Amino acid sequence: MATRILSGIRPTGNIHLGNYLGAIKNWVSMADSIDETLFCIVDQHALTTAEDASNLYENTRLIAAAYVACGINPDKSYIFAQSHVPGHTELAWYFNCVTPLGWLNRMTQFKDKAGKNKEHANLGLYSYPVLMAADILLYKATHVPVGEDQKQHVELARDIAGAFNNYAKHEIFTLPEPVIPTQSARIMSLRDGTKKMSKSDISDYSRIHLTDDDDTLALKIRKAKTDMEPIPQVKEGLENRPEAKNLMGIYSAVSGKSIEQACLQFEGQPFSAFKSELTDALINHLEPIRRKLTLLLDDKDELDRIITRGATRANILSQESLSDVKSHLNLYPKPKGL
Ligand code: AQP
Repeated sequence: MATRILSGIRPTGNIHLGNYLGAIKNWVSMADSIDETLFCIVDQHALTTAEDASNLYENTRLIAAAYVACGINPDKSYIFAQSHVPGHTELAWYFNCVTPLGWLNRMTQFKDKAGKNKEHANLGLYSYPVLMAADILLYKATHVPVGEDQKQHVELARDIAGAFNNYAKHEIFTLPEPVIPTQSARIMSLRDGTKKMSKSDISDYSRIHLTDDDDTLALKIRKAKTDMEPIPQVKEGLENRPEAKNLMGIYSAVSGKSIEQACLQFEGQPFSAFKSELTDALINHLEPIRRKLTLLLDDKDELDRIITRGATRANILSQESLSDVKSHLNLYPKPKGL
């Protein structure tokens, strides 16, 4: 069976190290072994949590450019904006009609994101896992690489695929597999090792942006929270030390060394010594990405070409799926010319 990947990032702010190490790096490493790869900038999902839409256009450009700068080949993979393919919201409606509320009530991300104020949370935030199922199934994706925090939503997409197939009495959708990176799956905030690094955290010092220059990056690592203990000799010594564990995980991911090797290298040293090595490793790893990102952001024609190429392919696949879906729902076929 041909393999196809679909994944995406919300343009809700400045793209950060967590998005890169937890998602895009994994996409790049999978891309060559998969027949077709589609990477979406999920702008309609961004609207579920955006206080206003004023930065959406710039953030969308930033995410598209970051995909390429991080190593996605835009002439092999398809990069596109969700809102350029109307099939996502259309399929989501059909899925709404087969998804029990009980399934959505179990989604932990809604509880996290809505917080105590559930009555005022918008309907889009509550139902976004259904739109995410549509994003995936519209392209009949076989593999969905995501950070582990999104695993529950890919499992829901599998359940929705099954429910829809039952309703339509036809195996229209195959079940997509979540693919979670084994190392550094979750990058935590630099200010609080128990919270994930996030675009929407109010503190810029909680995250490393892919656009940060060397001085800003060094400052953020200097200010990163740690504890009073020295670096342990073995990995197990990092348990119950969330900030230390997070920084070690980041070092391991960008230096290519295992956490065990890193512990041996820095054993007994204070965090100040480790942080300076970590800064160098981060700069080495991120500087070429930042350079490429900046060049692409200045080249509107090239960015538009990439996004148009992606949307063209995505719309073809979307039309194929939707005509299959609609024919099995016995919707009245559109008269010719409409
Ligand atoms: N801290 C993280 N560690 C590992 N992976 C992460 N991802 C996000 N943050 C981390 C992964 O990046 C992909 C795209 O994320 P998204 O922007 O669509 O959604 P998100 O998880 O809500 O990302 P943010 O940065 O936390 O955004 P806001 O603050 O707007 O909610 C996903 O695969 C995700 O797992």
